[in-house]
Amino acid sequence: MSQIILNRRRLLLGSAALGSSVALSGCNQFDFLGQRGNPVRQAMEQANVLTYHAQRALIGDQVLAREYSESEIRQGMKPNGSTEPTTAEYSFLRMQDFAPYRLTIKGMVEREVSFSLEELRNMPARTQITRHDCVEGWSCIAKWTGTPLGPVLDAAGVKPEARYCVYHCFDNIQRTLSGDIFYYESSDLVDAYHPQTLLAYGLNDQVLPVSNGAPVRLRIERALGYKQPKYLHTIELVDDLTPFGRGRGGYWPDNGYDWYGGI
Ligand SMILES: Nc1nc2c(c(=O)[nH]1)N[C@H]1C(S)=C(S)[C@@H](COP(=O)(O)O)O[C@H]1N2
Ligand SMILES: [Mo]
Repeated sequence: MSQIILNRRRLLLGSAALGSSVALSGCNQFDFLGQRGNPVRQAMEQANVLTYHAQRALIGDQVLAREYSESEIRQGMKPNGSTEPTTAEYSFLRMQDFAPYRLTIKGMVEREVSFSLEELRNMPARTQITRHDCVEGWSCIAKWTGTPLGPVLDAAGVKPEARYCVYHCFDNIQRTLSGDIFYYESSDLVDAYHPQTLLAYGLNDQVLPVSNGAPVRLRIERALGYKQPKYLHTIELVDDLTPFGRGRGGYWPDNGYDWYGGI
C-alpha cells in the first residue's frame, strides 16, 4: 500500500508541475501526450489507474468532503479558465437570462430528459461550503447551492451498462485550425451519485455568475478544480471515454492531467 501512496504523491507533484507550465505557455508543448502509445502517456495512464483504485480503497465511496462555516469564506470565488464564453449559442442564452436553457441527460438512459433552470431550482436543493483546490496552486472556500445530481440521473433512468457521465460544456476553451475544442469532463457513477455532487446554480447566496459557470456548473467536491465543469449543457451516460476529445475523459486529462483528479 505504501508503494501505491508514494506513486500517487509523485503523480500529484508531476501534475502540479505540468499545471503551472501549461498556464504559462499554453498547451502546445504537451501535444505529444495525445499520441496513443507514447511512453510518457502510458506511464501516466498506469499511474492514473493506481491513483483511482488506491483512493477508492483508502477513502471509500461515500465519504463526504469537509464542509466549512460561513466565517471561513474569506473572499469571492476566484474565476479561472473560461470566464466569459462567446459562442453564439451561449451568448443567445445569456442575453435572455438563460430562460431558454435546458440541461439534457442522454446516452445510456431509459429516456432522454431535459430540465429548464426553473425546473432544476424547484428540485430538492442542497447548500454546502467547501474548498475548491486548483492545480495551479490556489484554493477558495465558497458556498454552493444546487440540486444533487443523483436524483436527476434517476429521472432519466441510468442503464446498468453505463459506467461514466460525460459532462459537455458551452465554452470553446481552445481554438485550433481544425475547429473549436469545447471543455468537457467526466466522472464515474460513484462520484456522480455522491451526496455532495451538485448541479450548482447558486454561489455565495447569489445567482451563479457567468464568470463561475452560469447558469449551471457541476461540483464534485472530492476532486480538483478542473473536475468542476462550468457552463454545463449535457450529461451523457457512456461505458467508454475514448470516443471523446483525445480519449482521456476531459479537456485537461487530454492535456496530461490525471483523469480522476481526487483530493
Ligand atoms: N467549462 C469549463 N469548466 C471549467 C474550466 C473551464 O475553463 N471551462 N476550468 C476549470 C478549472 S481549471 C477550475 S480551477 C475551475 C474554476 O472555477 P471557477 O471559475 O468557479 O473558480 O473550473 C474548472 N471548470
Ligand atoms: Mo484549475
